[in-house]
Amino acid sequence: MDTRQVILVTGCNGQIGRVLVPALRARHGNSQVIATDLRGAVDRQLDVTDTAALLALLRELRPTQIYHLAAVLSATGERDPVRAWQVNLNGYFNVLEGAVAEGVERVFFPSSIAVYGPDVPREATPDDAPTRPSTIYGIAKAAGENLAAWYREKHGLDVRVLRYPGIIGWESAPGGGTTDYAVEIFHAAVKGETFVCPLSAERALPMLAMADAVRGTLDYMAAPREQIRRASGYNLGGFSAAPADFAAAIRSQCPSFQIDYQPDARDRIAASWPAGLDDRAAREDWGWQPHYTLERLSLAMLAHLGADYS
Ligand code: NAD
Ligand code: AKB
Repeated sequence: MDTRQVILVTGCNGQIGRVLVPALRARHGNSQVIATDLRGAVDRQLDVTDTAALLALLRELRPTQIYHLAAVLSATGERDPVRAWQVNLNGYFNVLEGAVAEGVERVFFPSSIAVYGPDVPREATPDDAPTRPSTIYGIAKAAGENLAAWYREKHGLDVRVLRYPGIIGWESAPGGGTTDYAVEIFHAAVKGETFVCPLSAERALPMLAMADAVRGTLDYMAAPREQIRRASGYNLGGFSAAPADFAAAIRSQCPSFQIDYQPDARDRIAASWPAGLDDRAAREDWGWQPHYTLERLSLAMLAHLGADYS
C-alpha cells in the first residue's frame, strides 16, 4: 500500500464520524483527512447520491482510502424507504465506482446487525448466518456486503466491512436508529428525567462502546490484506444488553432513575435482530478485542455526561 494516506470520510457529522474523524486525524495527521457531509462542520460538502459531484471530488483529492459513513439509519429508513435506498445503496455504489475509477486503495463500509433477520440463532449469531433482513436498511446493508466482495473479486478494490452492533458513546448524539435509546437513556438519567423507552424491557441487542468501535475500525483498516479472510465482512461484538439491563446499571449509580416502557415500531425492528454476536473470526484474523462491558461503559457514560450521584 502507498505510504501516503489521504483519507476521505463521508457522513462525517454523524454519531460515529464525530469521533472517528478526530481519531483518524490523530493517527494520520490533520491535513490527510478530508471530512465531508451534506452540511454542518465539513472540509467539503458532499451528497453521496450526487454522482458527478462525488466523482469530481475524488478526481480532485485523489484519496487513498474512503471511510463511507453516510447513511440513513434503520428507524428513519422504515419511514422513508426511498431515501434510505438512494443513500444507503446508490450512494455506496457511487463511492465504489468512483473508488475504482480514481484508484482508491481501500474502502471502509460499516454494515450492521440489521443484515440478520428473525430466522437466525439470536444468541451468538455467527458471521455466516443467513442474511434475510426485514428492514430496508438491513436489505441495503446486506447488498452492500455482497457488493464489497464483488468489488474485491472483480476490481481488486480492498473493501472492508464490519457489522457494527448498536454503538454507545458520550461524545456524540445518534440519529434515526433503533439502538439510539441506549445513548438517550444516559442523557435522561443525568438530567434526572424519566426515560420513555421505545423498546420492551427484555429486548436484548448486541451493543458496543464507541471507543471500542473506533479503535477496532482503525485496527481493522490497518491490518495487512492477507489477514482479512472474510471478503463480505466481520461481526464486531461487544456485549449484549436489554433496556432493563441498562436501567439496572444506571440505578446502581443513580438509585432514583425511572424508566417507562412504551414499545413502538423500533421494538419490532429490534425483535428481528440478534441479541448477541459471535465475533471469533474478527478476534482470530486481525486481533479484535473489546474492552468495555455494560458496567464499565455505564460508569464512563455517567461520569462523562456529568451524573449527579446524590
Ligand atoms: P448517523 O445517522 O449519525 O450519521 C450519518 C451521516 O450521514 C449524517 O451526518 C448525515 O448528514 C449523513 N448523510 C445522510 N445522507 C447523506 C448523503 N446523501 N450524502 C452525504 N452524507 C449523508 O450515522 P452513524 O451512527 O454515524 O453511522 C455511520 C455508519 O455506521 C452508517 O453507515 C451506519 O449505518 C453504520 N452503523 C452505525 C451504527 C450505530 O449504532 N451508530 C450501527 C451499525 C452501523
Ligand atoms: C440502527 O439502530 O439503525 C443502527 C444499527 C444497529 O445499524 N444503530
